[in-house]
Amino acid sequence: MPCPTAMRTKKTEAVGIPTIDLSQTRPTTSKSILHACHHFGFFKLINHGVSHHAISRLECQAFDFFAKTAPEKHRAGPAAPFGYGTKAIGPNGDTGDLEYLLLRSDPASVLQTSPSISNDPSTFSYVVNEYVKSVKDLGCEILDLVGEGLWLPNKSVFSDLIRDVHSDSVLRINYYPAVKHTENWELSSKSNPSNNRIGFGEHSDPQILTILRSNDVDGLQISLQDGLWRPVCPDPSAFYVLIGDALQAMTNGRFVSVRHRAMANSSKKARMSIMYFGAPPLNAWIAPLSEMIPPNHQSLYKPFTWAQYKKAAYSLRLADSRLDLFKAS
Ligand code: GA4
Repeated sequence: MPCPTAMRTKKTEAVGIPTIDLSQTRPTTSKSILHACHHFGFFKLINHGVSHHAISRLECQAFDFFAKTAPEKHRAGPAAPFGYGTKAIGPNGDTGDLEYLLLRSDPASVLQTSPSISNDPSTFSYVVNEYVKSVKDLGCEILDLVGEGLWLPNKSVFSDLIRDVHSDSVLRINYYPAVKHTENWELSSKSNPSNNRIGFGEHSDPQILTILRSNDVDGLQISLQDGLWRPVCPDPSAFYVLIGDALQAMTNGRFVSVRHRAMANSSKKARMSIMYFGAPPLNAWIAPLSEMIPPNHQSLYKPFTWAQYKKAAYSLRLADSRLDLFKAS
């Protein structure tokens, strides 16, 4: 059956979001990843090797949590910034049509938070840790392919930041509730072209890279250099990789952090997306790598620590361009 997103938006889907097949040879994969990071800041990843069971176990745990009553869910909140949140995103007035869980990704923090989320905390923390380990390894493999493709003397310069025990990486689970049926549902929701409510507003991710997976409900859109929004067809068997601001800075702008958003759910089925945000440790310095600055060119960004960048991010609105604050004069 054709993807509903593609049926509604044939023209924009034709532009083609790059697909990287991790079962290809290393040099081929590395070359296609570099092309995708440079032109899109975004790609779809297939044959990624992450166990289907690890993914569905986490999805089940998350669906169980979001099916709880509101007071039960609020035991895991408020998201300030970690924990359960509903509607409010960040501290500066952004809102969206969703519920979410935002978790620190290190095993000790997961274990500490689990009792407020699940009636079976040890299973919950096992399942989260198993998923985080898989997507972290995957993210590091991608970053090593990037390092190889760029011929960097230290090919693990990016992945080292995420592998660091003090890495500030986080896991986010977004839940976009199903739309309740009314007699006029088809008319008022699905087939109404003016139905463009926002689920999670436009932004770029501040970290190094994001590994996103969703169920088969559409909603994700990306914006490329032309500023047009392109729907991304959901594919539960694939991951989507998004370049974050920190990697844009380290590559001196050669890679772009992709602007993206999620539309509010218009489906009879709930949408769930799970994002792993691979981040540096708080005290790590982020600056354009010397190898990324061509002769007679200048560094586009001033060096900053990840802690400084996060502080700036949390002082701004979701849609703001945080990297502009760190542009070299
Ligand atoms: C966007 C990417 C991640 O979801 C996130 C978000 C964070 C939050 O929800 O707490 C932020 C947002 C995100 C960027 C600007 C600030 C911080 C909300 C917000 C308004 C967890 C992240 O790291 O940055």
